[in-house]
Parts: sequence; structure tokens; C-alpha cells
Amino acid sequence: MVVKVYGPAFACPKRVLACLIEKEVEFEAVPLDFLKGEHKDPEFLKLQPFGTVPVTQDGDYVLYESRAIMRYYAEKYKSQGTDLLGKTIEERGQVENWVEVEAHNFNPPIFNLTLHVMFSSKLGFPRDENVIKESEEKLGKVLDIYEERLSKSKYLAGDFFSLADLTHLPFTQYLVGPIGKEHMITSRKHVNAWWNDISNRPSWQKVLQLYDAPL
Ligand SMILES: N[C@@H](CCC(=O)N[C@@H](CS)C(=O)NCC(=O)O)C(=O)O
Repeated sequence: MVVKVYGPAFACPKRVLACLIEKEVEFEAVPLDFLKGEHKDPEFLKLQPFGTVPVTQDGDYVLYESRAIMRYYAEKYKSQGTDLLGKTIEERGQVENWVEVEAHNFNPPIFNLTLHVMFSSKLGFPRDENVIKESEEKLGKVLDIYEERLSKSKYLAGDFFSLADLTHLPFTQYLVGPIGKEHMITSRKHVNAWWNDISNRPSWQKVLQLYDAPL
């Protein structure tokens, strides 16, 4: 049975799509029009009561929260495609460590940059230059820690590509593209090498080719 993923044009669902492609799992992408408020429709809220994307349906089984979904599929399809979880308990600990770092240290400032630089005019709220400046500073400090880490191992969790790297793809793509702050990556030698490696993976290139910008 083909699994469904809602909202493929948006950044958080793209994390799930990259994971499914790496795991060689067939999926159906279900588009949602945010400008029409489709993510707040009562039918959609039955699947995702917070009215955000992604949601996935695997038969009757429903999950939302992009990082929970990627962990679920990486585990369910452990024996096919790319191993994204780590082979030993120690590797797995590192993968979890860096997925959490992405969620709690990297994502908050990059999410704010995305909102204020890319979406404020489209979503009808004022662009706040202070939020942009503070977010850039916070993100810079996070990336300095990444630079140190990536000077010791090729990928975040060690010398193997994993969910820890994959989870960074959608918002870093915004950073180097429409947000216009590519220098934050290119000015850090090891972060830059890591980004060139992970963003050129066929799975991510396929996501970019299939699903355009959200709004
Ligand atoms: N922690 C959630 C965040 C989901 C989220 O904020 N999704 C955004 C798109 S990237 C969204 O649906 N925003 C619409 C809204 O907040 O109304 C996840 O990782 O799935």
C-alpha cells in the first residue's frame, strides 16, 4: 500500500519525502493550499488537530510531526534503502542527539528567518528586522558548533549519512536560496563541505525537482 504525505510543497513535509525516497518507499503526495486555508479545514483537522503539515497515513495509521514520521519510516523499513538510524546503539545515540539539536537549536532561528524573510508579505504580517538580526546571530552560533563537530566527522552523527543530516535539508535549502544567506554556510569550511554533500544526494535533488516553493 502506498503511504500518503500531506503538504509536499512545504519544508517540514519535504523532510519526510527525502526520508521516504532514501528508504525506497512509494508514496502519494497530497497537496494543500494554505492560502485557501485547506490546512484548517475540519476534515484535515481530524487528521492533524493543530492544522499544520506534514501528516502521513500508512493505511489506517496516522502520524504528524515530521521528525516522528521520519523516525517511524526509517525504523519500519530498516532493512531496505539507506540505513538512516545508525548500526550500533552508540551510533543511534548520536543520530538522536543531532536530530534533537536540529529541532531545538537549529530550527528555531532558521524558522524565524524563513517566516520573516520569505513569508511575511505573503502571509500578511510585518517583517521584523530585529527578529531577522537576532535569528541570524543565534543561527551563526549554532553553525559554529556544527563547524567544530564536522571538523571531526564527515556527517553530524559520525562518518555515515543519517536522519541527523537529512532533517537539516529543507530549511538549509531556504537559507542558501530564497533567504539569501548562503554566506552562513560557505564561510564555514566543514559546514560547506557537508552541505554540498548532503544537498547533492539524489533523494534531495528529486524532492526539489518534484515539489516547488510553497506559496
Ligand atoms: N513540529 C512540526 C511543525 C509543523 C509546521 O510548523 N509546519 C508548517 C509548514 S513547515 C505549517 O504547517 N505551518 C502552517 C501553520 O502553522 O498554520 C513538524 O515538524 O511537523
